[in-house]
Amino acid sequence: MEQLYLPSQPEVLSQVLSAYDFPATLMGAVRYGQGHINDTFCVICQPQDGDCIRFILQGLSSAAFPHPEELMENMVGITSYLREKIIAAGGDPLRETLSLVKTRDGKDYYTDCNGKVWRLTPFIENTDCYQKATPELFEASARAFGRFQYMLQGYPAETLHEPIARFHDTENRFEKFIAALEADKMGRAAQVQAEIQFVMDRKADCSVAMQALREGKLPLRVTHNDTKLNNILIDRTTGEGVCVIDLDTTMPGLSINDFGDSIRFGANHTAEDEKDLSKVNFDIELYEAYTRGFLAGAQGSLTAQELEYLPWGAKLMTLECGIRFLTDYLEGDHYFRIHYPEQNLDRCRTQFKLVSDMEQQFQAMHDVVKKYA
Ligand code: ADP
Ligand code: GN1
Ligand code: MG
Repeated sequence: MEQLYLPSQPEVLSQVLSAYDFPATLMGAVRYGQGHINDTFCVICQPQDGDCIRFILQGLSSAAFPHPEELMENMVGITSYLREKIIAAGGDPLRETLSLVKTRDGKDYYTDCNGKVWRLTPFIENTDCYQKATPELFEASARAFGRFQYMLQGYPAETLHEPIARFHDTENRFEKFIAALEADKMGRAAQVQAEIQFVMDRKADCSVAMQALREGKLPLRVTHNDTKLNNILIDRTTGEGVCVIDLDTTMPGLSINDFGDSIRFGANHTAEDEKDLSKVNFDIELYEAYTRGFLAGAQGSLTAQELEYLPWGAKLMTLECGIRFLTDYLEGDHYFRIHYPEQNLDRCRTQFKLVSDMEQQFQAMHDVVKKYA
């Protein structure tokens, strides 16, 4: 191991890296990406001749994932299943789905001395990961997320663990918010009265998707559940969404939530933590581009009722995410990684601004779905 550059946690990282056999000289590991949950590093190896070989090393967040071994079992199952489908379709399984590098002792992940679970995947080269996109790239990401759901239609859903219980149960997210508010552990509630009221006014909305599920209007499918634009790798050559990543929350869920979470993050022109709310606007043209791509990727697999509820998916994922950011702010920011003190509050505010915009354009959102259904 030469010139090993370890920016933080040097002892633990060395321990983790030494659990793997790398194909060339290990040069170092640097923090990578903009995920809010896992500890992600890019590992660089240098062969004697030729370009460096990169890997993505991730330490799973124990705050988010209480049973990482179950999550990894899901990941092995899903990626193996996708690999077969991709091969059958004549695709390249090493680019079109994630794959796990085994540890020296043949395991799919490594558990460090603190009990934290780490995994290594080959870096998928010649791709880009975007925080904001043009309509064309957004539509390409939509095709890939729609196709992801389509490809997993036949997956035995009953074999999947639920890595985070009631992940998109918006009713339960509301209840957790109320509990955080009542505890007001950090004494922050007084300064966020407007945001609290915003949630209170939408208590009934929080039941819409869950009620539709209970009534049998919406089916449970194997869904990704975290369909942010930065959870997809776009091929630099073709501009297509080549690989869906961040499979940690793939489990039985609602198709409208996969649609909705992408809209929440991507159908506007600002960052999730933009402070100037006058710049945060829901963009119906981006929404239209995504709708077109998602329905093309899903290849007719969505029912008439799912199509009808798609705009609700967008509004509810945005509202729910805002509620989650606010809850984490009230509880002292223990879930979402923050880079400055009020970041979760800023994130919450952008989500609520987008919810208000969507409420004003709800009919237009329905009309767009009808146009492409
Ligand atoms: P988090 O759960 O924290 O969001 P992700 O699994 O989304 O973690 O990874 C964080 C970032 O790392 C991604 O947004 C992407 O930029 C990058 N990334 C993850 N896996 C790969 C990979 N196999 N190849 C290239 N980039 C990757
Ligand atoms: C988290 O892991 P990441 O950064 O892709 C979160 C999502 C939120 C998102 C908000 C496991 O996604 O649910 O919608 O932040 N993931 C988890 O940006 O909680
Ligand atoms: Mg991610």
